[in-house]
Amino acid sequence: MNINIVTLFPEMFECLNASLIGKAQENNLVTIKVHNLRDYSKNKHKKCDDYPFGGGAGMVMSVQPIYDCINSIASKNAHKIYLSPQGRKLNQNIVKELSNYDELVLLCGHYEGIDERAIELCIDEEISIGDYVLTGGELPAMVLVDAICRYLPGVLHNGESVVSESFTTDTLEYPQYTRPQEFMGKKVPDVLISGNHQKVDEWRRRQSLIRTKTKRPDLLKKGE
Ligand code: 4F9
Repeated sequence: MNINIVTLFPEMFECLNASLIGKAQENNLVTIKVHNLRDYSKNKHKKCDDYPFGGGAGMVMSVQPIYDCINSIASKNAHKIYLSPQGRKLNQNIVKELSNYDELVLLCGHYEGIDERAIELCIDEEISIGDYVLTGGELPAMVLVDAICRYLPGVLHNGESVVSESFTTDTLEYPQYTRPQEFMGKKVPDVLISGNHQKVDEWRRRQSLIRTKTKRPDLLKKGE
């Protein structure tokens, strides 16, 4: 998959070079390119924002750099997303759906938003990662990249497969333990050291359900 990120703050995306996503890039399972909007401004000072028509506080990102940047980087069949609180609220099904595209463009806004014509001319859909306001779309874009990359073939291995997820997306994870067997008087549940895999499986499923019922009953009601 090719992911093109369009932003005024490319340095924020350094974290995608770490951990699993960094590995995925090294192994060419995903190509992530970060594009600096400023490079596309035709203004002599490389300005990318301006005062809002009609007045009001703050600045608005100009349409020209966005239009020129996306047109020069995106191939015809790229799916172009603007990260915005007005978008479709992200969930695991949407992540899965988006992971099927060959190419994504993620546009990150800042300030009081972007010129509406940039959305009309350059964007296929808006995605929100939740009902809160951030200083910009960069963190939402990183959230989206991280969640999507887990679905690309070869990114996850040894055990943490996406296959078992039909269960774990509707319910919360069961409790996990590692050594030592006892810490500050608190013991690991006996069943986990019994060696009985069927019993371990049953216990984990039960714990998942109990946790979901008490902590996130809305997940069991479903409806998405
Ligand atoms: C984008 C918030 C996506 C939530 C972008 C300010 C945003 C956001 N989901 N907030 N700029």
